[in-house]
Amino acid sequence: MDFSGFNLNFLSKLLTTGVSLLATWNPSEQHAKCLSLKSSLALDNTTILDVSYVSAGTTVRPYGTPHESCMKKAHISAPLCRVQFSTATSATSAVRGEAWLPDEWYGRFLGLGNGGLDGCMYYNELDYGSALHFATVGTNNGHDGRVGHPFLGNEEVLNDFAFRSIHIEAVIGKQIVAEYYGRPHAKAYYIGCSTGGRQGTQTALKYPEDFDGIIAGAPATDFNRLLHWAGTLSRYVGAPNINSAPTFITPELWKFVAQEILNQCDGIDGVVDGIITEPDACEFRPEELLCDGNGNSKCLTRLQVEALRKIYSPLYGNGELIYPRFDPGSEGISPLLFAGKFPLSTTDWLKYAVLNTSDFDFSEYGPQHGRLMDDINPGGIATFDGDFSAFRDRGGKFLTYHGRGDPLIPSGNSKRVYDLVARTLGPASLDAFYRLFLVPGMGHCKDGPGAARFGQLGGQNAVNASAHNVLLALVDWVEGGMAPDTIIGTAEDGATRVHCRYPQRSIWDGGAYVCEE
Ligand SMILES: *[C@@H]1O[C@H](CO)[C@@H](O)[C@H](O)[C@H]1NC(C)=O
Ligand SMILES: *[C@@H]1O[C@H](CO)[C@@H](O)[C@H](O)[C@H]1NC(C)=O
Ligand SMILES: *[C@@H]1O[C@H](CO)[C@@H](O)[C@H](O)[C@H]1NC(C)=O
Ligand SMILES: [Ca+2]
Repeated sequence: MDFSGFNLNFLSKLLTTGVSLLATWNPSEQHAKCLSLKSSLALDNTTILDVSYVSAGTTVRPYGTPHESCMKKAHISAPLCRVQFSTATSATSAVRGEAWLPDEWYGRFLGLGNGGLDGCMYYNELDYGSALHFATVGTNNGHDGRVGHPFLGNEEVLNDFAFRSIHIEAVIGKQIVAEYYGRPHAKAYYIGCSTGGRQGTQTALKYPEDFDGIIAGAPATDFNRLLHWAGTLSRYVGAPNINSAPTFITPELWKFVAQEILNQCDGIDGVVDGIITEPDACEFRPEELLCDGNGNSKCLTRLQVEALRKIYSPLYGNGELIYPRFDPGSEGISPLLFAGKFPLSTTDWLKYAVLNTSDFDFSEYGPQHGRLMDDINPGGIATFDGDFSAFRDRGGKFLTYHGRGDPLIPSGNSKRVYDLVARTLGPASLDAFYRLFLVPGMGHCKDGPGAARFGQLGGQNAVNASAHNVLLALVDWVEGGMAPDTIIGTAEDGATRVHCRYPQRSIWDGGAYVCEE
């Protein structure tokens, strides 16, 4: 990534102090100041593991082994001071983090989230933030690696994962920033997707003072039920015993299903382009694919059709909605839930955080396990609460987005959370502080046939202006009071599309997509 030409026009004007600071610091002074942090930083419960001054264009080693850090390389675009630390959160748990402090700092703090059940420091995100002149901090979420085994028998590690690591990131990170630059940050931001979206949501609810602006992408909210939904969908097609499952649908057949869904629903939005703008308007009829006895191999049995009907219906239990349905149009992007394995997140969460065992036979999995996850709700991880009043009242801005072709977390859940917040806080519009952008044709956090690049994580290669970049848009909102009405995304082929904020709809007016009430 090269952001050297980035011209944060409006933004840099707002924070000219950041620029004058530069002028008074020469590189050798900065270098020396950086290295002195090793001994000058005295932070509660915190050990400074390493401090180094790194020049632009270099590649450095992630902390620990590749398995622990989840990434093999750490690329550095902007010259910066790299601080590695570890903060004890209890007698049996710790959060390890890194602060990347760019030479050219505009006074902003940026916290990063995690993904899945990890445990991973995302060095490409530290690079993204620091190249945009944010003092950027990420953590390992309280444990290393991608699996849930560290939760077994350690409630404090669970607490770090469920709600604490982002708070530590904010509290400790801000102190490191203030010590290095000699003054506190002006505004604090957060960006994350998936589990990172849930962490951002949890932080707004539980620690509303930590951030002035939060970007929560495809949030894994109502977490226990989400994992139950994912496990249940994989069971519909036979996981974990697909060899004996008459309902299993091969990857080859999924392509055929995906095409049939497009045949039925692509044109509803007025344009046949491989993108279903509003999946909720698609009433997919899988029976069209039933074998007719004419020896056609590209067809489905009655049991497979039955499985599809369940997959594309909301999940109910005891008459209550448990989770919205799988978005039609997502299956072409990545049919992970249907590959035959029971999903890893559900597997590890149920075993290590809920049942407290390393041994469980997932052919026994059923609705009772969903209820158990929900009842125990380890660490209060659910994150399904509409009371954002404390965050709103302290002036916080919340920007959330969700791909309409997300095969791992249904976009309907973000609508559901929006409606919950609206109901909880009263009938007035949420527009003043909470905006949800729905992104047609985008998969999980990124990718897909849609205009899926708009400066979010995984879609960093966006045009360098607030209208095209959610992070810069959030800065304009927090610092300039200019709320984003739309976000313009860019597709792989360079085409752009305006993404609308819920409850507005994206409508084809014959020449372009526009947003309408
Ligand atoms: C960013 O935008 C400015 C104009 O606003 C332009 O001069 C610069 O080259 C752009 N940088 C990149 C990396 O696209
Ligand atoms: C340090 O850790 C202890 C418990 O391990 C906690 O009670 C205390 O609040 C922590 N200090 C800070 C500043 O977080
Ligand atoms: C597993 O351990 C946690 C934490 O001690 C506890 O809350 C939970 O109830 C246990 N699960 C079961 C099924 O007993
Ligand atoms: Ca279409």
